[in-house]
Amino acid sequence: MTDLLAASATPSVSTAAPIDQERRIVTAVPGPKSRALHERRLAVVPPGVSSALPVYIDRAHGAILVDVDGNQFIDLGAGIGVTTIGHTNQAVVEAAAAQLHNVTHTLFTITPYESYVRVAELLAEHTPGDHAKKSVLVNSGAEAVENGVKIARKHTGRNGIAVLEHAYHGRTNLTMAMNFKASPYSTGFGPFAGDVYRAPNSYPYHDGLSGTDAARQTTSYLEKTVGATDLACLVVEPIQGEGGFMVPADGYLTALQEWCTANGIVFIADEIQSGMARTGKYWASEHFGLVPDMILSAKGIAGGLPLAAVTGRAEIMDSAQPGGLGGTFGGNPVSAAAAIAVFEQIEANDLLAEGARIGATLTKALLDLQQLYPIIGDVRGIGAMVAIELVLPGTKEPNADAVKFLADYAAQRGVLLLTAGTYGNVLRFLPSLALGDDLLLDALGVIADGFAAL
Ligand code: PLZ
Repeated sequence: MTDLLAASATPSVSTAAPIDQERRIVTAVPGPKSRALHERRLAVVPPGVSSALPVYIDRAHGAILVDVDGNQFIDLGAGIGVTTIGHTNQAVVEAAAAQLHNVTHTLFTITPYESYVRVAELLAEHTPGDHAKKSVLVNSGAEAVENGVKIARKHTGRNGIAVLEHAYHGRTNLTMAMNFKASPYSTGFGPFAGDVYRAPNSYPYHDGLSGTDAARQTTSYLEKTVGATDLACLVVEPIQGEGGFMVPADGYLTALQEWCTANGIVFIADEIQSGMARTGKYWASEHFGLVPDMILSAKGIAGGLPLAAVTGRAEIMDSAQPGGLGGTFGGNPVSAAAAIAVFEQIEANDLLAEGARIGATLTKALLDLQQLYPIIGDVRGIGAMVAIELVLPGTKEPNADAVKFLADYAAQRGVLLLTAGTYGNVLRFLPSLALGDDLLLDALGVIADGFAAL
């Protein structure tokens, strides 16, 4: 009889061979093994799920991805801002592995456990403002957005949701309606949720407006098209992610928050991409002096395991009735254990300083490159969240072809670079904080060569 209860007394973490933190290309990209896997995938995975770079990853550590053909890529995307403290961070791996051996699931809304509570304590401690805060844990960024909106509606008794141009909030039905860009996110997937109102944002490179003027444009648009008294919440990415890393003009976000407060509208910061130590502070909101009523987090908070959170003022979070919030896997014990380890790593290793270091190196190199290549219209971002917007010579018109060329050029040489922007004309740098300056400069050298080849 198979003994399903056989257990090893001492949980052990398998230790794969260490990965040198270096770029190494040994086959064509994608290589033969990746191509073979891709053939299998095409038969069983629909094209709606696409892959930017179909090299199949076997292992990863720090800032390096190793594919099944043995190619090593410098990862400047971190799985779109997820492995913020580095791939397979040892403390995270150990915490998750130990938790796997203890208990993998109970469902917090049936029988709770400490790690959920601890994550909520850490979020309360490390988010802006010293007011009382509470958190709900869920599985994905989109689910955090959905829950933030649910709670804001219950709290205010209003329906309207305000969002900004160029925003991205997810792929669920409500969040599709909140996104700016239709294709590929929502084309043909309607009908969509109603009561979503989209206002102009602050986009200094294109609108040239001061923060005050841009905020007046946003709020007067909402006052005219909805009316402040019908709005439950305004959901804002302090630095827009998929939209292209727009850093709003000085004073824009605080003016929006003041307007929300004056009108009883819940101010929600979607920090799913910008948060969790990426910008050199825990939250991008802190760079702008914001104290959001609610912060949405996901991606980086659990070091690669699925976890997301809605953290908000206790009196707002307490509005939802008992049983009104939850979900089977929300705040899963393994993800929660990983999240605790991520917070501990940030504190123990002063990882906020790494965000600032990467930002300084990146920004300087990219500004130097801009001197040589004026098709780099704008260099913007904070910390390990920096982008360049590429334009047609002598204009501010989008240059998506150059972005495609550069991303492909870099990939062929072992640098994984993400694109972004409503018009596909932004290259974004969203590396893990484990990326050393040597590796970063090596990657930037490849990108400089790409510009020369363009
Ligand atoms: N809010 C600000 O950046 C996710 C999308 C990847 P989920 N961005 C990456 C893709 O193409 O699906 C994101 C975000 C902001 C919400 C989300 C949604 O987070 O965890 O993907 O649901």
